[in-house]
Amino acid sequence: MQKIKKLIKTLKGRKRIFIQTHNYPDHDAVASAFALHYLLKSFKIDSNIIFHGDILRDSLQKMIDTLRIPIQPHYKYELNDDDSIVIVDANKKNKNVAELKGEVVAVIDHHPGVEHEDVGFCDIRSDYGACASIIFSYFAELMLEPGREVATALHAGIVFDTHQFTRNVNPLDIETVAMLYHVSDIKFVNLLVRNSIKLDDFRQYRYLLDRIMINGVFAYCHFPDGCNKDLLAILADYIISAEEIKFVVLSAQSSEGISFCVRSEMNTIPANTAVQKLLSGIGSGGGHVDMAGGRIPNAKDFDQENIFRTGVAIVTGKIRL
Ligand SMILES: [Mn+2]
Repeated sequence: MQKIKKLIKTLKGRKRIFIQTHNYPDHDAVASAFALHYLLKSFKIDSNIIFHGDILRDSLQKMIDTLRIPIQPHYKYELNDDDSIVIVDANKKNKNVAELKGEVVAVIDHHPGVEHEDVGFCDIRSDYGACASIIFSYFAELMLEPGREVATALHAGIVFDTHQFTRNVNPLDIETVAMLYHVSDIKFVNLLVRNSIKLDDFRQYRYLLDRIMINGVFAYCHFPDGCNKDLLAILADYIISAEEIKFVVLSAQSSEGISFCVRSEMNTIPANTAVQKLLSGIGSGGGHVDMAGGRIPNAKDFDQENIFRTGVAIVTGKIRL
């Protein structure tokens, strides 16, 4: 059976359906939720898009406003046990997905993960560069062309999540964008990509360039006064763009302890396993081989010097993964 048919079967007749993104959603998560919402509507299935946390980047807020994406913080609705939840761009029980009232009935994700048996519909394709490409495949199954707004969102989601086709790209991501290209507002997508930071972010760039600690191919910097998670990722990408640097760890104080952002260009040191090793016993982490994130919940367990030393030991192979 076509995936989309199975999903529709899972959702048909349910009382209230919520499409939940991962916490602090990014372009891909919002685009995926928006396109799915639109697709379900064509089957006369109503849904609401919800998230936990904040919309951190202005470029994402601009995408939401311009394309009129109906996304709301989950507390705007009073969720109850009868509600059904579809998680996009993340999986059930992930640390970055708030556990809300209601039943998780479907999961659509492109991160490595397990299919939970109690979830009626799971579509996990970890070889895809963006969740948006999975959602588009449902349109393709139905030979349905998304409208301009949806196409533009999906296009942006894929471009952002693959870091402009340089990371985790699957030929299917490229084919998806090729198809969307006829419909989407290309100028707007390019505008979002080019205007991803604000002048105010320069303070964090300056701090980073002044304080970054480098040992061989390894670079580390901690932001004791905090740095929002999305900017932290942009800064990690910035540092890894230096030719000599092959492995980057950035950390920042946050309301949830210490947040970590990791980038790897080393085949032998996957970012997702390295972050788990780096934080073992004091925190947790996960992600892809070339990009990962993590958290130490209790800031008291954090020792900047120790993170740097351990990072160097991992990258030089003194600590085996
Ligand atoms: Mn994604």
